[in-house]
Amino acid sequence: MNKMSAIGGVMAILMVLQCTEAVTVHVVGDGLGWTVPEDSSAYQNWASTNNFVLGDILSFNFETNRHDVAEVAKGSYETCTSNNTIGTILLTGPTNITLNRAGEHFYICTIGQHCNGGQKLAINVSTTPSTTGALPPSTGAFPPSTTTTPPPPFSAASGSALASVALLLFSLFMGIAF
Ligand SMILES: *[C@@H]1O[C@H](CO)[C@@H](O)[C@H](O)[C@H]1NC(C)=O
Ligand SMILES: *[C@@H]1O[C@H](CO)[C@@H](O)[C@H](O)[C@H]1NC(C)=O
Ligand SMILES: *[C@@H]1O[C@H](CO)[C@@H](O)[C@H](O)[C@H]1NC(C)=O
Ligand SMILES: [Cu+2]
Repeated sequence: MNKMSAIGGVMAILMVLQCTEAVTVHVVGDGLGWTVPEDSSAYQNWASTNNFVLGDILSFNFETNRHDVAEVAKGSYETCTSNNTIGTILLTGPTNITLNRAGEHFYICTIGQHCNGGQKLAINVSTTPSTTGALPPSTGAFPPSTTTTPPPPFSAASGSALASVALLLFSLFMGIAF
């Protein structure tokens, strides 16, 4: 292996590591933060522009005592019911949540009428990134060091050679016969 292909190999390994170890931090609502939005579908719209993958982090930006974060079941998300949260209510802001379960997750703020005002978030967490997630087949990145040449197929050349031999044998036979 020469120097260039060694460098290429190292770069390919680094790229693969970068792909598999990338953790995305999703700042909920981006600049809006975690609040009662003017547009009640703000967090729905925000979620639709994000691709949530297992291991990613949700970062809720809010001031302690003004808002909180509770994970709830779908039904509670829809009706803004906060008496049956999943796990503990996160009271201290800002806070990070690591997405360690695939599938649907629902979060609401349990303070006042905030949830009814649109401070609610529904996301879908996938196990693998939908784009550029799959590792490419090994062809290309690591060409095999020895190239095996397949035996040539029955070629026209060998075919005509065979024909010449047959013709020679035929003429010899004819020569003997006559
Ligand atoms: C939550 O409250 C609703 C009514 O406000 C009640 O019907 C329901 O049983 C309660 N759920 C729990 C788990 O306490
Ligand atoms: C949330 O995670 C990001 C990225 O790892 C980090 O920069 C930030 O400090 C974290 N915030 C909290 C409150 O842990
Ligand atoms: C999650 O994905 C499933 C299957 O594609 C879909 O039925 C469901 O509505 C999605 N849920 C959310 C909260 O986007
Ligand atoms: Cu709130």
